Amino acid sequence: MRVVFLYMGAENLGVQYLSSVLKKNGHETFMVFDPALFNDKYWLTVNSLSKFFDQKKEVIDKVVALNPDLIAFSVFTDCYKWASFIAKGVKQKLPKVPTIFGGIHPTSVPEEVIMEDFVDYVGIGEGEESLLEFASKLEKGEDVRHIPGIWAKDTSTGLIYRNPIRVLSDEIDSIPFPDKEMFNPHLPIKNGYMVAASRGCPYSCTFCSNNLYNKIYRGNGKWLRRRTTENIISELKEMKAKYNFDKVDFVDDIFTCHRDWLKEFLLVYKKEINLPFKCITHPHFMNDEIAQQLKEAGCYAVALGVQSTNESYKLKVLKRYESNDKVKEATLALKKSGLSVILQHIVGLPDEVEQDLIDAAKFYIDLKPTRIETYTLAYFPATEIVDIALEKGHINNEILKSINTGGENMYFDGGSLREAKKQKQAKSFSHLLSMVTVLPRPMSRFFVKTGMWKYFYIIPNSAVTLAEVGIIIATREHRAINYMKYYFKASASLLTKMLKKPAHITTGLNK
Ligand code: B12
Ligand code: SF4
Repeated sequence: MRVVFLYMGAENLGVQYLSSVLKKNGHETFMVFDPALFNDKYWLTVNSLSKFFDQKKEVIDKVVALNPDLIAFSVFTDCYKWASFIAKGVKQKLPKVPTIFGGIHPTSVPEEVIMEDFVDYVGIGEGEESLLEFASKLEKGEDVRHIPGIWAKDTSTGLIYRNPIRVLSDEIDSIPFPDKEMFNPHLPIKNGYMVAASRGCPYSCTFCSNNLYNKIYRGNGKWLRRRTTENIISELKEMKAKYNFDKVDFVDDIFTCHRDWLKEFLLVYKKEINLPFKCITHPHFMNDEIAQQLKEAGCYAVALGVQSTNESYKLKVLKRYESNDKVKEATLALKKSGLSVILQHIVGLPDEVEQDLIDAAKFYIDLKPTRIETYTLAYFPATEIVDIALEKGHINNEILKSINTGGENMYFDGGSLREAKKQKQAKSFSHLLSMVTVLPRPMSRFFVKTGMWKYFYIIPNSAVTLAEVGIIIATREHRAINYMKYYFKASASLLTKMLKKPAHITTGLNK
């Protein structure tokens, strides 16, 4: 069966796993990738430019030209509008070819997604086994209405088959290595290798999708699973030989959460792979010893979630259990070992007051990490914080609808904040946090003490972006550096194509 996957803006591990499982079982897979320049939902949004570089119509044509038997969309909430536009266009041209939407967004709100005319099937939860069973049955003309992990719409009767989620398999080592070829022509793998050593997270922070996953998988297997050292090393060796990348990016939610495994893994990694790497973790799983082990194995940067420094709020509303002292201890351990520390903070939380921001700024000024990423809260569907916000009256049913259909702004574009005053405050705060990592402490303290920071929203984003680019280069943020290079190349090549083929320019602009 010819399965065409669609994705936009960035690499996607889920799709890579699905493709490799399908290929291993005799199916053919293809990727139609939309670079979605300047509206990639990951890196950059510049509306005027995104219209100029729009490729959605070309994407639809490419899908049609591939003559697919199944069209598979992997959908983040922020990409849902894009996926819907493409699916609608494809359905008009290929009405008989089934479409399936899977990934975090359809998993969060399957009821919403299955109701769309352009969606025939919805994948919920992890998809390797479900999609394989589905594609294989579809190919043989068998009944596909009762597959665990797949919701099916019978278009002739209008009936929807809401099948249960598939019980999680513990055997994640048996999943074939991700099919990096799906993305290599678009985002070259040699620039950095993205790998997950585990799946799941032990926590359920109310704003995060793990909150939902932990809920839907309760009683359906263990959500947090770890691959063995041998399995990960063998993937890295095989892929290093193939792509010759020079950096590794561990995208596990909490890379350091299994201490014994970590110790063993890092020793083998150093011996067998020996490449600089970056990872994400949680303050609870960081101390002097872990930081030192990471450093010795070649780690150069660690991202840590902080999200709020109001301890009681954090506990009650966000369900985050680490104290500020713990965050401090973790950050200092990393700094002491000479690692770059990227702290992540959320602004625009329900019931947040100005004093919360001032306290957070003071905390970060003392701590002075390498970089602080400030996200404006964007509600993700079916997470607990949505219920909290609804209950407190911060959002209403209209906003809920927007959340559930991918209508909210990205976290770097104002997120779910609607009030102009709050938006300005969030912007000022975000600019302040970008500065505290580079300015001398007395200067940052002066900005906070005098309240000058409240007017930082007038600083153009471009100036802050430029300063951040400097920090990114200084801290060897390879993913960001590669994205800059990629943008340069991709926009130049698209421009050349458009100039050669004026018809394409017309299609793009006449959207
Ligand atoms: C690694 C990662 C990234 C990486 C790689 C993306 C990727 N998916 O590989 C990068 C850095 C590029 C990234 C970017 C973004 N990310 Co991210 N990312 C993650 C992270 C930490 C792990 C994802 C992962 O690799 N999981 C392992 C794979 C195997 O699982 P999976 O991708 O979910 O795929 C499985 C199933 O979903 C399903 N499936 C997926 N697609 C399909 C399709 C079909 C047809 C079927 C049947 C099944 C199916 O089967 C797959 C295999 O089991 C998750 C958190 C998490 N724990 O999920 C956040 C997460 C997915 N990211 C999130 C967000 C918001 C983003 C960004 C929008 C924001 C940003 N600017 O960073 C961008 C989007 C960029 C873009 N244009 O795609 C949110 C999404 C929330 C939501 N409701 O949309 C998450 C859930 C984190 C969170 N805050 O809660 N991300
Ligand atoms: S610790 Fe991080 S990944 Fe885990 S639930 Fe909380 S925010 Fe999500």
